[in-house]
Amino acid sequence: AEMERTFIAIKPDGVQRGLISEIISRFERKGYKLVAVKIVIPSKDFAQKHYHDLSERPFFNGLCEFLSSGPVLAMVWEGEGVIKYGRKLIGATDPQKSEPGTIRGDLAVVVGRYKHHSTEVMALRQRRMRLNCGSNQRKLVNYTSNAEKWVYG
Ligand code: DAT
Repeated sequence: AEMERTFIAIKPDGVQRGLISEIISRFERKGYKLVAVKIVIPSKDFAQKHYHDLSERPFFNGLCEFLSSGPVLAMVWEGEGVIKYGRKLIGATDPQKSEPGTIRGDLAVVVGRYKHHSTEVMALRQRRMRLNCGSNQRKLVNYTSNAEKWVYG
């Protein structure tokens, strides 16, 4: 199987709302494998680097404030097609447009209202993985999941 890895983060609102297990379980039940996880409060500087591709957008500052405002659960998931399918599990960026059955469709109402409490649930960007994990490849854990032979045949 062609194994891919993708970076997934649960932002402060998701952590504070107690959605860690709910979100992890959707990836886990699908058959993907968790190969790295940590909880961090990112610095503003880190947030700006993480989202540098959005630096021209009007919401950039609020987004970075928000990401660095509290605990973030950073993960790397591994599996066949996980980059593209992980996005499907998460749903469209705007929860008003994400389908029921997706994480954002089921668990979020509005895209970032960054001035106060945001209800943005999570973000995924494969191109951001390098910043978060690229220099840390050795921190990824290699193991054979018991479920693999049932998931992949
Ligand atoms: P995603 O989080 O689905 O990967 P993205 O990388 O394009 O989407 O955007 C990162 C975050 O920026 C997203 O989670 C919420 C915020 N954002 C994106 N578009 C926005 C918009 N039009 N208004 C407000 N916030 C927005």
